[in-house]
Amino acid sequence: MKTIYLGLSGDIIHPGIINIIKEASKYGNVLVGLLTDTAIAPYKRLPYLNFQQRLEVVENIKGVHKVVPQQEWSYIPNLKKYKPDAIIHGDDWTSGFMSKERDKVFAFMKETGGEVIEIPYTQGVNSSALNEAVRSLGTTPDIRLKSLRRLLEVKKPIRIMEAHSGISALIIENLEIEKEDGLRCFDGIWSSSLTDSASKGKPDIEAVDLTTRLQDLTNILECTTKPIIFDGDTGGKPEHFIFTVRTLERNGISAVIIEDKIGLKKNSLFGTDVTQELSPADEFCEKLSIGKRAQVTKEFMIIARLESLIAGFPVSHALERAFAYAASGADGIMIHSKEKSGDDIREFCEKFRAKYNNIPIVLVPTTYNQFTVKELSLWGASIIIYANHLLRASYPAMMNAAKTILEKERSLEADLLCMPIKEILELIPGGK
Ligand code: SPV
Ligand code: MG
Repeated sequence: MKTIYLGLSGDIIHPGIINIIKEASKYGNVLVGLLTDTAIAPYKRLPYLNFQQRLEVVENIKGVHKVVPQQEWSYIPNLKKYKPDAIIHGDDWTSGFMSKERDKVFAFMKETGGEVIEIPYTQGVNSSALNEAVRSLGTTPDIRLKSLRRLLEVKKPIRIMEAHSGISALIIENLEIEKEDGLRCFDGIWSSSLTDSASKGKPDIEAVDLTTRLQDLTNILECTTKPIIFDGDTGGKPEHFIFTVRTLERNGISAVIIEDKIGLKKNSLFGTDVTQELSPADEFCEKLSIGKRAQVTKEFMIIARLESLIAGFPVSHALERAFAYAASGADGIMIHSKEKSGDDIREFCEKFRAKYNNIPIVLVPTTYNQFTVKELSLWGASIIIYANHLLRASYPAMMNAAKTILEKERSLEADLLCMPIKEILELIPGGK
């Protein structure tokens, strides 16, 4: 019997997949290379099911002879390892970013005397439509909460974008762009205190209680499945922080970031005239430990945010605190700065990484925005937060439309600046 190799992610099983398995089994034993989360994460959104769950599903599909892990996005390493007689693939890889991989596979199989079987891609079942269907079924708080840690294990860095409403969160949930080497998407959502308060026309001072923040978050939770990192300001008093942690967990939030400031909180990016007192380091350590002890799940993350550089202290000050926070149980360190050069952040990352290789570093490159994801990753960043861009982008767009209507005394010209009504209705799940 010949061996026919088929690479699959096995997350959503649809008739197209059953068809290709059936076709493959006409040629020989079907050897499925099941893509691991690590193989998938840099190129596509993380599967809904984890590897073990997907393995269980695929192993039990009629016609599948054996399943082996495919650790890389490229088929070549497994083709070298398992030396199948043929590989089978849908003909959808002739265009788009997979076409380069197709060329490599053809060359490799030719060289080794194997065969490439291409079958017509099953029309009418496209996985993005299926993805949408799964998304509309939603997620559970438990799955969502755990998904940030899952992502951290397989993808570096993780891209997080701010959302302040259901509609902005839908952009983060759905947007995918195709680049030469694969798809790009945002991995999760930043619930920002700045954009949440600004969208309500209020200043970014610490919320008295969580209730109003959670009301907006509920809208985001209802229409998305991706992990959420919550901007917890200072975390309030330790006694209150306990309840914040548990409330966030109950809602399926993956992480909270709290900052080491005291007094009436002001946004960190305000001008230099605004000074903010830092919390004594030992008190903040205590708050972190209390929070860690309070959490119910083992996956929830409490990330410590350092304001040393914002407050004008040197990198050494931030590092000393970062080490203390890590020792107190912080699951990650966010270092913030409004310095344009990025030199302070780079130095911090290098020195922190020299001691802790595994604790995630979170960066918010609002001012040092000239650095790409790749560059920040090379510094040691694990999570990159674009903290306010959707809100900042929406205001000038709204202003422009409003001005045009006043100027032209009608809305005809402004319509060119707006999305069609039909599109906005279709955008909202259940709106069609
Ligand atoms: C926020 O988005 O609310 C933040 C990040 O706390 S920053 O505004 O950069 O301080
Ligand atoms: Mg904030």
